[in-house]
Amino acid sequence: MKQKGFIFDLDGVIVDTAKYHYLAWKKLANELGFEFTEEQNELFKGVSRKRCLEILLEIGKVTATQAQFDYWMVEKNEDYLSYIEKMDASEILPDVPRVLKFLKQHRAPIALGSASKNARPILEKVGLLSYFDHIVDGNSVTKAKPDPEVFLIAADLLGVAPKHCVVFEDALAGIEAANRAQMVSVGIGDATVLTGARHCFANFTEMDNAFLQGLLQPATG
Ligand code: B16
Ligand code: MG
Repeated sequence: MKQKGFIFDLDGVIVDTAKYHYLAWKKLANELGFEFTEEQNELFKGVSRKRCLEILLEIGKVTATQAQFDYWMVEKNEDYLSYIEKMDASEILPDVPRVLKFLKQHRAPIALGSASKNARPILEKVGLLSYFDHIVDGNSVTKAKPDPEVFLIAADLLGVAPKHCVVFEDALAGIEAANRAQMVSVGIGDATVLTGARHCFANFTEMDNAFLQGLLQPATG
């Protein structure tokens, strides 16, 4: 009988940092002389910072030298950090602590699998860092979701075979990454968007302990 492992995405699953990413990208777009909408920000969910800037510049039809590109990467992140500086436990998405506590009470190993390079300080700020046995973030991966690298590294650190891992994800690219890793994908968000997710819930308040208990069942084989 094999123990199950649990991997959580950060932005959109544990906290809603997308609004802060949006404000920082919008500020940069406005400085460069174009608009950036909340609908366009949807394209940025689960996507690395570098790729987000490439997309932003495509939207604004801006060409950049390498030096400008690097400068804007830093500028955006500094703005973003000024927002997350003020984060606290009130920003944790509904029922996330209940789910983490339930899994911990059942001695399940838990990892973070996020594209963000700021994942660790965010978990610290909201007081959830201690639930995580391992953090795999934008500093540890070379290939962005939908590549399964981030989740495979997490499974390896947890010492659990990928097929016995469960991934909670809000982005389509993250669901694809989990499926490519042969993990059980659980979408958090709109089921009509997160097509391909093995299970999908609007948010954790919809996910009861009986469902979690089912995920925890030790696997055979
Ligand atoms: P950073 P996740 C992702 O977090 C965000 O969804 C995405 O919008 C952001 O660009 C990316 O992290 C990188 O974040 O600039 O902090 O390194 O959903 O993978 O937890
Ligand atoms: Mg996400």
